[in-house]
Amino acid sequence: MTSSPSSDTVNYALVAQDIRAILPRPSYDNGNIGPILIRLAWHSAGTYSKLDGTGGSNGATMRFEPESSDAANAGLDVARGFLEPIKLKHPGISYADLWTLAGAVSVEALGGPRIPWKHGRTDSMPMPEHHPPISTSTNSTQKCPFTRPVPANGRLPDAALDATHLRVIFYRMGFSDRDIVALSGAHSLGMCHTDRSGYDGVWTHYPNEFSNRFYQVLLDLKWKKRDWDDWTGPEQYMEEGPEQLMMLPTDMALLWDPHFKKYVQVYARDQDLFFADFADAFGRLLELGVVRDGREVAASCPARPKVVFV
Ligand code: CCH
Repeated sequence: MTSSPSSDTVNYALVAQDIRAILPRPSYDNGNIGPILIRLAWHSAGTYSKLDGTGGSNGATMRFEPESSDAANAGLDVARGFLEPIKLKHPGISYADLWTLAGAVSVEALGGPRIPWKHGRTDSMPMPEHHPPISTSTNSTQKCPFTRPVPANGRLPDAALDATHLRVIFYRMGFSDRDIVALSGAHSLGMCHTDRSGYDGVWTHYPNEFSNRFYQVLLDLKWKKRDWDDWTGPEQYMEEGPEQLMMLPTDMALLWDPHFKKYVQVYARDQDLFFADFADAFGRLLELGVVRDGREVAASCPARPKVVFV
C-alpha cells in the first residue's frame, strides 16, 4: 500500500466541513447527496472477509476493476464523482479515508448519530498481472505501490435474497443479527433507481432524514408484491393503498425472520437505541480491513447492554 505523501498534513475537520457543504444539491434525487455517499462508504467496506482479511474499506479498491463494475456498485461512480472536488482541494487525504468520512459525515448531517471515525486508510494500486512476488522484507526502504489482487465480485448482499443470505454476508464481515438489523436502518434514507439496481422507489417519506422510520413503516404498513405494469421489474414490495413506499426482498426478510423481527420492533420503538447501535455498527463497518498498530481491526462487537424484548 502507498500512503499519500501529505496525508499527515490533512485537516480532517476542514474536509468534514467541506463534505457537509456539498451535501445539499437541489437538482439531484431528493435534493441531497448524503444517502448515496453513505452507500458508497458502506459498499467500500462491505467486501471484507474476516476469514482471510481481504476486502474492506482500506485501499479504496472500488476505483479499479473488478469492483468498479460490480453490478452491486452500479451508480456509485456518481458518488465518487461528487467527492472528486474535495479530493482535489485536499489531495493528501486518501480516497479510502475520504469515502468513509463522507459516509460518517452524511449520517450526522442528515440527523443521525455521530459515527466514530479515524483516519489512516491508504489507497492501493491494482496488482499488474505479471508483477513479481511482493517482498515482505522490512529493511527495504522502497515501498511497493502494488497490493494483493482485490477479491472477486459478489461479496455485497443481493437484494433479491433472504435472511440466510444476509447472515452469510454479514457474518463473513464479523457482524451479528443485531448489527444486521441496525445497519439496515440506513434505508430510512435515499431511494432505489431503476437504472442502477433495477428497483424503484423510496423506503420512507423523508429520504433525507436519518431516523427509525424504516422500522416503523416496515412493521406498520401492509406490503404486497409490486405488479410492474409496463415492464418486468425485479420482485419488490409496495405499500398497499395509494401511498407508494417500497421494500426490497432483503428488507422484508427482516420482518419475516423471527430473530431479526425482534430487533425491528425494538428499533421502531426506541430511536435512541437505534442511533446508538447504528453508530457502533457503522463505525466498525468503516474500519473493516484497516490495519492499525500492526493489527487488523475486526467487526466483532464489544460487550454492550443486552436488548430487552417486551
Ligand atoms: Fe442499501 N440498497 N442495501 N444499505 N442503501 C440501496 C440503496 C441504499 C441493499 C440494497 C440496496 C445497506 C444494506 C443493504 C443504503 C445504505 C445501506 C439500493 C438501491 C439497493 C438495491 C440502489 C439504487 O438503485 O440506487 C441490500 C440488499 C442490503 C443488505 O443488507 C446498508 C448496511 C447500508 C448502510 C449502512 C442507502 C443510504 C441507500 C440509498 C442510496 C441512494 O442513492 O439514495
